[in-house]
Amino acid sequence: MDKRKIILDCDPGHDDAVAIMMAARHPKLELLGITTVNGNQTLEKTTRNALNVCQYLGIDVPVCKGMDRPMVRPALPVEERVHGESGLDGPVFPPLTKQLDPRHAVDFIIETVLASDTNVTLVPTGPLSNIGMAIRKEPKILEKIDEIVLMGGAYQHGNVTPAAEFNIIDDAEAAYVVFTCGRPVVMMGLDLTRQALCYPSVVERMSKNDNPAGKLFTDLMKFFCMTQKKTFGWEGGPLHDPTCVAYLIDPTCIETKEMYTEIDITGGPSHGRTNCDFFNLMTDKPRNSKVCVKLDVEKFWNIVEECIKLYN
Ligand SMILES: [Ca+2]
Repeated sequence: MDKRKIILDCDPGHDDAVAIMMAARHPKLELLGITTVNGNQTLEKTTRNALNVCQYLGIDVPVCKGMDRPMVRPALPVEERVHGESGLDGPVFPPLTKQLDPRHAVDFIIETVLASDTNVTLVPTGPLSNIGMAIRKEPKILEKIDEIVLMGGAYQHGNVTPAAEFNIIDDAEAAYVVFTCGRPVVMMGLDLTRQALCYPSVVERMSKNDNPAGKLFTDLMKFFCMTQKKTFGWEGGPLHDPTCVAYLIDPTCIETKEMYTEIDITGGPSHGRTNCDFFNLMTDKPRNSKVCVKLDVEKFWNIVEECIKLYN
């Protein structure tokens, strides 16, 4: 079976780090590269975190630094309450020697997609600035993009405003470009990712895997669970970004619903909202997205553990 070629575009981030771990070794996936974006933390920090995760796990793919701000508006403040001062507090990494790839993320995405012999799936787990820019800079990439499987948005309630989720509102214009690009979008919104709750019992289970991935997962999630409890009063933190990779490995772990989704870029109180036509009221509009609605929680954690075991 051909491996599915993917580019992971991220802002690590605890959940991004787990997504990197899962994407790098699974036999169904071929990770062509990792691109970084400003989001959970500044671009400098998210890039350093991506390099640290790759070095720690021995992941040998290009890491390219991308957009340090959204396409149009100023960036939102970074989220130190949840991810800590470094953006990836918890694990202690050895001195960093892995080198950054000199290409800009936007150019790396364009070059890699155009050069690939088969189509590529883009997997953004941060604000969509790099993907939006790549699509605008070189629209020819569109015909070679299979799908864009992203974490962001919500068909119900947001987490930055009542209407909007962080990855989308941080660069709503870029999200608008992505959702109107004509390629299928699979959206892991908060409605779905809030079902992927990493309770202490999950951390306990994964910690039994005595390898670098098990150790990294445990160090990351102990910190993440602690800040989720302190910030929101939740026992288990939602492991947002890994749902994208789990879906690529086994789509049957997530129930989706095809619908029209429009990004609000009006600058009003609902700016950055993913307006998902859940009941198919706007029948003249294209069903441009598969919105994820239900997670098979048991299957999901089995996939995460399967990925951890690949580092034995
Ligand atoms: Ca992220």
